[in-house]
Amino acid sequence: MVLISPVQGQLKHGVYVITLDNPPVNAISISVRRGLIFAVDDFEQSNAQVAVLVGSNGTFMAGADIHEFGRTSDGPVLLDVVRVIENCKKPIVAALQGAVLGGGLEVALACDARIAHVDTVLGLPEVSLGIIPGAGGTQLIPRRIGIPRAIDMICGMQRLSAQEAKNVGLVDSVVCSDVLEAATLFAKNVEHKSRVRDELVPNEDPALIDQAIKRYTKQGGSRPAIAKAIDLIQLAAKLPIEEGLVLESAAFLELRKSQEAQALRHLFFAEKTCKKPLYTKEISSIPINTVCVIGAGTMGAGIVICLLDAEFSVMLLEQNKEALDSGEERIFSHYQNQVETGKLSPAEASKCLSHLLCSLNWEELAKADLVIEAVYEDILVKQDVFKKIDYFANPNAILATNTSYLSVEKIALATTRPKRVIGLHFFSPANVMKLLEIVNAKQTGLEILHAGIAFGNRLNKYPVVTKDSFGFIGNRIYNAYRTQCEFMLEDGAWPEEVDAALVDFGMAMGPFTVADLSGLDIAWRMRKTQRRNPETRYVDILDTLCELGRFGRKTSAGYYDYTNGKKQANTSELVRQIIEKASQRRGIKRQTLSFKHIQNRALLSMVNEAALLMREGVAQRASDIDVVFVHGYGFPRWQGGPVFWARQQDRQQLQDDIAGLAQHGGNSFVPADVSILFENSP
Ligand code: T1G
Repeated sequence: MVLISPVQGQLKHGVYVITLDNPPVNAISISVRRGLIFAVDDFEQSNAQVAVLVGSNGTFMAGADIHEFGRTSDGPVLLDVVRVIENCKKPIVAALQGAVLGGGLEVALACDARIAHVDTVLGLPEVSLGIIPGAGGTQLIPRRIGIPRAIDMICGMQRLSAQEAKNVGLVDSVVCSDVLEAATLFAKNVEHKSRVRDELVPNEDPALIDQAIKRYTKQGGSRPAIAKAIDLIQLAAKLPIEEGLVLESAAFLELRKSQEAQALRHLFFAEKTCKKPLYTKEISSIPINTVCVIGAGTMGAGIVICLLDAEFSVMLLEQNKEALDSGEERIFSHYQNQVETGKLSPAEASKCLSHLLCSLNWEELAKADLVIEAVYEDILVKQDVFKKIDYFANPNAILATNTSYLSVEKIALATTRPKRVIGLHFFSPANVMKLLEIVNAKQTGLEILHAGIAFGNRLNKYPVVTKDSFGFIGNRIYNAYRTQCEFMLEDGAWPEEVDAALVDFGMAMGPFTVADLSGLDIAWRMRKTQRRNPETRYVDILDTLCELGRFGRKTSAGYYDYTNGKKQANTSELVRQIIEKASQRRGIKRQTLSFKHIQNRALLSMVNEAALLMREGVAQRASDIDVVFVHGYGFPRWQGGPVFWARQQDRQQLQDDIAGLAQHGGNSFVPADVSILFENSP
């Protein structure tokens, strides 16, 4: 028996069993690689004729240890492990269960056969980390499943079930029983080696290959890792395996050190971290099974859908029948569409809907463990509704508001139980957007905050905790970004130029297209309620547009004009005159702003606001801000987020550039000390 922790090799019933035990997900760290090579060597020396490779903790291997990517190590790389297994003179059978991802699947493919438990998930998610499979995946997978499927699996990050993997020939058998026993039994009948690397890539209809490539290469080019993966997968059919592996390793190492891969690694861990409460104190969790949503508008209906998808019992309450009926209609047509598009079976859809009760009877509220208010964004309206909720809800219920701007504290004080009030800020469409801002108001009890975070995780969202301050994290930073972009209109840019520059940076949409989509009147109404500091530079272009009834897409005119719902590429003469007049009023000689200039000022404004709110303790972690922007505001994943972007800049230059923003922002501009964003950075 050998034990090179975390790998153990021992003879069991005549079969050499290699067990990997590296909790929580058997990531293939350096010690695992060393241990595997040692165990295979020991097996080769042993009398056993066949071996089984299995993972403990109910999982096989979740791939290379991502923590190691930023570090150099002199030990064996994963391809060395794959080669040792392939070159072992005696067969090795992989016993698969749980996650078989990335390097874990490459190791499994190096084995001579694969027995999978029915709960196994197989995939090569490397491009989600801005890299490609680096231990043979781009050369072995096409040999086994062909080029089009290999492109779908690697570029589409498809995760296959055990049965799907069996159907495409990736695993030899699927079992419901103990997979180690099944694999040991199977292994006893394996007489010789059969290596995937010795197989040839099956001939495929070139049209199918083209179609697969087109699925992942769009106008304007796809991400570097995708483009590289497609090249290497196709080369598998042309080159001897060793030449293909050399090219793959070189590309893998190149991509791994890229800023894009670093950004995606940063986000991988930031998304894991934001799900964890900062406090360490053990808090008993409050059970939430029945949730009542007040308000059947767009947000209310979206929240109901994501609750039903998460199998909560849901009540939808409204003040009047008409509003209730339209909310119910919105929810039912969503599930109908899910069935029509094959995303859900009719049975699955009716199961979700069977947990829904739509009612006008506030007495029903007493059954709810959690009440989420999603009514009109007005403080007086919300306080009224909370008084009513407080009256009808059972004493142990948690009361939540979906406000996106208003003070949760002020809303809580309308009740007799402010300690049980929390903000749950969903993003539209609530059943799609993965972000949930958890607003921790002054009185909110710790057990309520804990319940909010647990609730967010149950909805499979990123529950980012924020202090109860104006605009929370997302809207506050977005406000600063949009304000800076409005400054640039007066300084010389047209809305389409600012939008194009930020889309070029990778934003899903430019700020003025977003403004038109969400409705200029909402921001206009909000501005009118805010006391303006005369020292603050204020751009009134939006106000002028609204005074002309140009509220955006919904009125077919805002910053842009819309014909049959289609946005005109360039702004109209009328809008340009409004913008030019705004420049004249401010005595600004308009000048052309380059894409770089626009991108820089927009990002600096985000970074500055991020540092300000970190100093005020509004966000708990700087990395949470990146999760907010990537999952709530269309910030490009491969840019990592505003904080990650800031950390790539020279700190002193960044601080100087932030100070430079003052010339645009007027006397009230507050330059932040950005050093806080670099704390705890890797
Ligand atoms: N490396 C290091 N840590 C990992 C890890 C990994 N590959 N996968 C998960 N963790 C940590 C995670 O940060 C968390 O830590 C804990 O494990 C539990 O994870 C050469 C180069 C496996 C489906 O991309 O998809 O192989 O927060 O909370 O919901 O070609 O984790 O507790 O401290 O997500 O049950 C490819 C990524 C690597 C798989 C489990 N592999 N992981 O989900 O738990 S690249 C991946 C996952 C590669 C080769 C290339 C999921 C999971 P902590 P969790 P979960």
